[in-house]
Amino acid sequence: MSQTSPSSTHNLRADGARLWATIHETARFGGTPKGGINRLTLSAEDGQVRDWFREACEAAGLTVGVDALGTQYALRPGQDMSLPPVAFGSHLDTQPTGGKFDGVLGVLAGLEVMRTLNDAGIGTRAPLLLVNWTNEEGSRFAPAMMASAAYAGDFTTDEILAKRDAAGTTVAEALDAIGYRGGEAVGERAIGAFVELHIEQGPILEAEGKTIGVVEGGQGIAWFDGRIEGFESHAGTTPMPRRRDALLGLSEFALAVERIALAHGPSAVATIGEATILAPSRNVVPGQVAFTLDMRDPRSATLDAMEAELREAAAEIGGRRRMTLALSRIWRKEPVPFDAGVVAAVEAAAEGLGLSRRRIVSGAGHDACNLAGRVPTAMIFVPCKDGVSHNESESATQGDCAAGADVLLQTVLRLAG
Ligand code: HGY
Ligand code: MN
Ligand code: MN
Ligand code: MN
Repeated sequence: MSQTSPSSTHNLRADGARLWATIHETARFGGTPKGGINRLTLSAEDGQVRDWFREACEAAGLTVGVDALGTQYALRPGQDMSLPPVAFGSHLDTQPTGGKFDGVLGVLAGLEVMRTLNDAGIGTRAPLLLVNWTNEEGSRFAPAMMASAAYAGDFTTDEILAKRDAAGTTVAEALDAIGYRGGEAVGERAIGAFVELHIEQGPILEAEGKTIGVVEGGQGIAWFDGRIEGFESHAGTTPMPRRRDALLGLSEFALAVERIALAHGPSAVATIGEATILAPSRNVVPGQVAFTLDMRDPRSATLDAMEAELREAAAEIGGRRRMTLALSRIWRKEPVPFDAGVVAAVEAAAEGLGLSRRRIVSGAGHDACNLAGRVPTAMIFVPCKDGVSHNESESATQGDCAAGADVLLQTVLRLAG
């Protein structure tokens, strides 16, 4: 295998058609009739795509390891194995109404980078490491990005293994059910730098006609579990003024959430993504409601201010409607800046490829946002249609995916030497 040299690799390009075919080949695991993907973390479908990923990596000559939280690491040796690997990747789990590109593009473009280097017979000084992080989405087990958070030391492995989904299944049980509770200790694997390619999941690149987002960091995120205790009563005999209807309490609180986010706009966003009437019945006034709240902004102080205002609103609504609205914060991820050196490598790669680009901050959370706390990290964005994601209609173009893979390839070559 020849040594990398800028001239020998400057014109190296990924095989965009092969990447496109791979994206569509794996979309069958959890594929939905509407053309999306429903592949919740550690589901049977996730197990199938993990098996596919391991076989594809091994066919590319990579050595695949699995850690105690199921994260898959595919290693390509370098000339100097004493150097920590340059890592890249993302996640293969999806939302229930997921699309073909969220997370998947970053993992499969990473596989395409390995395949392209193999085809060209090019070696790198540092080893390369392709990573599929477990449970980036956080839909089945909270919080999101949990395996990369454990790798970064934000949670212990045991804390994560004990997390339960709505059915009461633990992460440990779910890993065992698909045979992906690996032997490696989480966080033990050295990583010298990390680069994640991802669709933007927002409208900016498409609106400005830019192909590449040079991502400078990720915004802050706060997750809450909410609980409203009103009072069940007869739907036919309880006069309206005497009701303590928990669903109406939530309805008012939801409008307060929207008002507070708008007041801190344009960057602040807040979402009640789950809501459940407990012991539901069509002829009982709802007495108990459980819900979730996701709140984000690039500024930590704004997250603090929004939380205080939300708690005030909850107390005011609860007092007036004679019910309790309890908010417990279960996760807070501070806004994170990416490494200036790796960001510059991404920018230089995009420039060298003659691709239109702009600096951007990520509205979505990513595994890179956790890695950034431990290793030099940056991200590459490509546009997605109408900025839509976490929706089965999510789509991107073959050309943009190929351009993203080329930026990833050239960035990795710059970092790995
Ligand atoms: O929630 C997020 O931002 C990520 O897509 N899981
Ligand atoms: Mn993602
Ligand atoms: Mn996502
Ligand atoms: Mn991600």
